[in-house]
Amino acid sequence: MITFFNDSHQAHAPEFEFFRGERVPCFETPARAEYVKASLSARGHSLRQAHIDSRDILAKVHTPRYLSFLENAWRDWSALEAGNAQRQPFPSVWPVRSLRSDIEPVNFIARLGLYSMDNGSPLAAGTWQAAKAGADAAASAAALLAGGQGAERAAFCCSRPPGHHAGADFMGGYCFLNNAAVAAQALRDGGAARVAILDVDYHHGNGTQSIFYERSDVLFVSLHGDPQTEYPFYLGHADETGAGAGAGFNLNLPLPAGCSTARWFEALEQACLRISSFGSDALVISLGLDTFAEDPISKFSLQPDDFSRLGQRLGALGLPTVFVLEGGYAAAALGSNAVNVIDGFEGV
Ligand code: OKP
Ligand code: ZN
Repeated sequence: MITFFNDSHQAHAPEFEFFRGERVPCFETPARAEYVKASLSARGHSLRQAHIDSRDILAKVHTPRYLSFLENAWRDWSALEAGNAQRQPFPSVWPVRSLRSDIEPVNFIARLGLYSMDNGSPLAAGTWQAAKAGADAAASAAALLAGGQGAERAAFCCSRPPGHHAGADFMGGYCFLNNAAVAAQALRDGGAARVAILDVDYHHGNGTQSIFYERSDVLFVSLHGDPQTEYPFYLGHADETGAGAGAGFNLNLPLPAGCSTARWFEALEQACLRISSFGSDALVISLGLDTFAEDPISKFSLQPDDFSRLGQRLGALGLPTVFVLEGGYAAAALGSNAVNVIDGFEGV
């Protein structure tokens, strides 16, 4: 499979995040993508650089003021005070219900809170460059599939940071730009009338859901840990089925933390049937591999072979498919688990 990789992911390397009030090393590390790159090469998949600038597509899935905040965030933060260039900014105040989010404050931390859903998504000097390269990869992968005769059947974006928690105007859950949404929008613009997004990350893709919630041209389907107990907590319930023109085009399949792999595959089957009945012309997979039994922050039990089986089932859908890497924090196993999906998809 053609895969996209860009070294600039390394420029997004915050040192720590907060966990139970303590500073802990980040789970979402540069090593993750390097492990995936190594496994892709070792198992014969060719790596390319993105050839498309995603800026126009980004403007269709994110708001102008959020994009402009994110692009300038590190410059603004480091200009504020000597020492900030060596310091990670974190939000400490958020415009929850009854507070105004229509006015963008001048204060940097207040703006950071306006554009964040949590305090778990540290910014670093190269966050924009890394996230933008991931969005460019998503747009490039979609373009390879849209070429008609001689087009590729599938492509994989080995990018980080992930994207599925990022909404139209906010970051969160280690995510900044929504790569899956970029891929889906690029496939639409390339001529696919109906695009399905299947999110198999352990965590619900709240950002992707919200971006397409009122649209009938992009179906969002997700299997994930039940938000009653699992991040992102405030979205991902079964009764969220879409709104307005999008009514009926959102399917959430929350599963209890700790549930069996058999139950997970039953939900996958339900998801695949919905994608087929939708009449999808193309498919985007938000490929989180934190469903792995040994993932340090998640509670499903998939084994390496189960990722091959997942790939086989997705391949059987018979659709042009863009894979985008999302979570997966057992870094040393991430590469082989990801390539198991890809090889399963290709029938290897
Ligand atoms: C991102 B993706 C653990 C805190 C968990 C949020 C998890 C984000 C997961 N110390 N913070 O969906 O894999
Ligand atoms: Zn996840």
